[in-house]
Amino acid sequence: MYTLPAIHDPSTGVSVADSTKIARYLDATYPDAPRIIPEGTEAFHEAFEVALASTLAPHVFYLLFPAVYGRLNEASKPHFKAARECVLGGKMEDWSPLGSKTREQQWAKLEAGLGRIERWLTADGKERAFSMGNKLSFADFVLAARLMGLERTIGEEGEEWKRLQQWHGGRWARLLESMKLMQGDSEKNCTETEGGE
Ligand SMILES: N[C@@H](CCC(=O)N[C@@H](CS)C(=O)NCC(=O)O)C(=O)O
Repeated sequence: MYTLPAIHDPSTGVSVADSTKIARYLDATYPDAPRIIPEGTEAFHEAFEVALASTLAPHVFYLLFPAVYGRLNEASKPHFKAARECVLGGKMEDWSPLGSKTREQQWAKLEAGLGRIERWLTADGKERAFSMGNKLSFADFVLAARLMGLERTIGEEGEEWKRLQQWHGGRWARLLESMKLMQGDSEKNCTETEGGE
C-alpha cells in the first residue's frame, strides 16, 4: 500500500501504512501511552469512520483537493489530479471554482454534514467537546484531520475559513484548538526527551 500517512518504527523495525492500522499498531506496541482507540471502543471507531466518510464525502474533497493541488510541486500535480478525478469523476477545475454557485453549494453541504455530526455529539441533549466526552480519541483525530486539511490549504485568513470557524457555535474552531494544544504538548515532551538523553 503506497499511501500517506505511513510510519516506520525504528525500535521494532515495523512499517505501517493506513491511519487506522497505525493507530492500532501504536496502541498495541506502546501500551503505557494514552490509547488512541480506547479498549472497548473498537466497533464504535470502525462505525464512526464509515459514518463520517458518508457524511462529509464527497463535498469536503471537492473543496479540499483543488486547494491541495494548487500547493503541490509541479512533478506531483499530474498524478494527484488524475488519481482524484478517477475516484470523484469530472474535472478537478469544475468541482468548486472560486466564486461559483457550485462552490457555495459544496460549502452548504459541508455545513449540513458538520451539523449532522454535531447532532451525534449532543444526541442526549448534553454538550460534549469530543466523540467520547472529554477524552480525545481517534474519531476526533479523523474529523479534525479533515478540517485541518481545509485550514492549511484554504487558509486561516480566508473568508470561507472564517465562516466555518463560526458554524455550530464555534465547535469546530474549538476542536482544532484542542488539537493544537495537544500537538504543542507532544512537541514539548519530545524536545524534553531529546534534551534529557
Ligand atoms: N485509508 C488511508 C487513506 C490514505 C490516503 O488516501 N492517502 C493519500 C494522501 S491523503 C495518498 O497517499 N494517496 C496516494 C496517491 O495519491 O497515490 C489512511 O487513512 O491512511
